[in-house]
Amino acid sequence: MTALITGATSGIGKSCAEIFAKNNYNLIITGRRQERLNELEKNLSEKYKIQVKPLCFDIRSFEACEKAINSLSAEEKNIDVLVNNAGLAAGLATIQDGTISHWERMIDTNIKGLLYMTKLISNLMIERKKGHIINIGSVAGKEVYANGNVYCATKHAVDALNKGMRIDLLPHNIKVTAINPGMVETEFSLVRYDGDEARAKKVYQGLQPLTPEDIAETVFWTASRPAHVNINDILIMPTVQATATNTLRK
Ligand code: NDP
Ligand code: 8X3
Repeated sequence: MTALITGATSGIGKSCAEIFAKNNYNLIITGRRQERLNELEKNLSEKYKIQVKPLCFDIRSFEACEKAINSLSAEEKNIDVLVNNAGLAAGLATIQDGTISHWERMIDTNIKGLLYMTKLISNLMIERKKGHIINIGSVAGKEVYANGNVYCATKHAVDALNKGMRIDLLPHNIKVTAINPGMVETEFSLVRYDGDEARAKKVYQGLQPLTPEDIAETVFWTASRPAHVNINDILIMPTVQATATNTLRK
């Protein structure tokens, strides 16, 4: 069995790589940071005696996605599970003060990147008449919070695409699942606040957020249901977070 995980250099994607490897899947791992991909390849292939193929490219370019997938061998193209995880938030601002480059980064990565990979991999799955696409959405795809406008819009798009692709891929025996997390402590806030560590740390201060392992376990659980069972959609939150903005802090 083979799983392709986008955005495996950090956070949720990296933990997904670990759990699929532990369960004897061969892996295709993607991201833009070659060194991290190489390190993960070495660690997981030695630890779990599996095949790991790193693909270093920017998911915002369809040409780059296509070139990466075309570089796979026929055997590597037998992808059973695609985890559409690569994504980010950039900034937190009102619509009138928003930064255009932030909007473009989020739209190009979270929506267009996910679409590019889905098109390429779903066609491989259609040929094999089976597969499972797992989309990492967000609580931000279920509700909207102040200053989150464009990030929330990209995750609402993931929510819609998750439902749409399930309908389109129904005749092809391809399962489609969305995992929508609340707060997970990863590099997410560091990226959102452009490397401001103090500001990123504050996001998780006084509460126990989810860990990337919590999400990876849920992703793997959905991927390991029997063939006749599909988990459509999961909203998974820290116990101390009721909505995107209602949290209980010490
Ligand atoms: P991280 O910042 O830790 O990881 C993000 C991953 O996405 C990295 O591996 C990064 O790789 C990859 N990525 C980002 N941009 C690109 C790009 N242009 N091309 C290729 N890869 C890219 O954050 P998380 O693990 O938290 O985020 C993973 C997903 O989970 C995202 O979709 C996020 O929206 C979602 N999510 C996160 C939540 C949280 O609270 N953390 C909550 C709900 C959803 P590299 O930089 O090497 O390219
Ligand atoms: C990430 C969680 O609440 O910052 O998707 O939108 S949140």
